Amino acid sequence: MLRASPENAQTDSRENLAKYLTPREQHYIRNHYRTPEIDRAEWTVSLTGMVDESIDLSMDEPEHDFSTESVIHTMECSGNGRAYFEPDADGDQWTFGAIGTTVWTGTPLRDVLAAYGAATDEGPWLSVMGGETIDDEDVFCRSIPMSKIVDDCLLASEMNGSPMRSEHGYPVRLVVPGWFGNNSVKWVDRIHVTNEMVSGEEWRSKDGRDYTEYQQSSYRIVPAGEDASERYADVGEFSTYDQLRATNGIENAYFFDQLVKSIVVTPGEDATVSRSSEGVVSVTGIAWSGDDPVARVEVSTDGGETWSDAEFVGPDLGPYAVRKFRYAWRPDPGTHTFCSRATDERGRTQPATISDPDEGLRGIENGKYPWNRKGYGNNAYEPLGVTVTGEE
Ligand SMILES: Nc1nc2c(c(=O)[nH]1)N[C@H]1C(S)=C(S)[C@@H](COP(=O)(O)O)O[C@H]1N2
Ligand SMILES: [Mo]
Repeated sequence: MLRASPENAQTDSRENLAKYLTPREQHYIRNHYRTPEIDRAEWTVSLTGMVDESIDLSMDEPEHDFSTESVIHTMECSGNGRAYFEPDADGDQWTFGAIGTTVWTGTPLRDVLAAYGAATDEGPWLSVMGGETIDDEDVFCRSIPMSKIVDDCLLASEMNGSPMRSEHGYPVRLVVPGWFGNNSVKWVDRIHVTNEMVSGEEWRSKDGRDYTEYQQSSYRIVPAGEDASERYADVGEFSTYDQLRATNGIENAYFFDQLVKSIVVTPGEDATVSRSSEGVVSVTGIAWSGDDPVARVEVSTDGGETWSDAEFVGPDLGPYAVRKFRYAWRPDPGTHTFCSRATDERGRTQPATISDPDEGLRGIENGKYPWNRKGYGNNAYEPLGVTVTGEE
């Protein structure tokens, strides 16, 4: 693992990303505060807000009283690819490794909410709070639309069939399949049913702490030249991509579901390769997306001028898991620039470049991803150089 800071690490090789499941020890780690030491026997999750009964769930209750579900989710940090912004954006300079694929196992939130009479119809948001903060630090709290919560969100306790490690949220974390990692709150200590996202004064200084920072300020698109994002109590659009179109009244997109993206695994960056006896160099990689599955991957070996379809290989592990792809390339010897581009079922594809800050973009336009102050969400395709050896 490559450590960005004591509490943060990304996977150190492209090969690790191409595993169907990322070994627990190679799953990236993103913590705003120090990993808490939690005694599972003492830990509870409180359920509050628009519910018939406010309760504190011990960790044994979900395990014994409800059924268990598993989901394979390729989770990406919204700061993944931040290192490719020019000029630099604020934050850890992640390249490609802040992504991991895991079988997450836990209790479906829909069952817990139903059991205690939560207003899942009238209370359209669930605010989920992390319990690791100390003193007067901002609380890591995310408001998730109830429609997504009842669809497929879990209170998870296991990774790849083993107990979750402390860094990843032991004893219990939220898992929001297909959504950027910032939504999957770790060390959950409270879930609160509301009709609004955390936003106003009530949440800005609750018990002397700000519960809104990670919903309303961090994980938003803020163009150069702007200081703060517009706060909303409610939004009707949950697709990150559609918010990024900037035509729907949301000034600063929120990072909800993941943007379609792909990464070439072989040949690696600036590799020197030889062709097979058949004259082939195999280009392989992975693709993933958000609420809408990947439908197509193309490869360009002339720096993005022309594109050819890659084929999917190996098992389809569900709508939220990586798809592996392969393209049999027949190159001439010499130096080439190649890249991959994924498209989801709704035809949304990867932009070619990141915009200049002075363009002031707040959405994906004309093949450009908007430069933004915190460097979130970069899904522009990444050109790699390769030298092919051999005789003409
Ligand atoms: N309580 C809490 N939950 C959190 C965070 C955090 O700092 N505190 N970081 C979030 C972010 S930004 C990401 S990308 C994922 C990372 O999960 P991982 O460390 O298991 O990979 O956790 C999310 N959940
Ligand atoms: Mo993140």
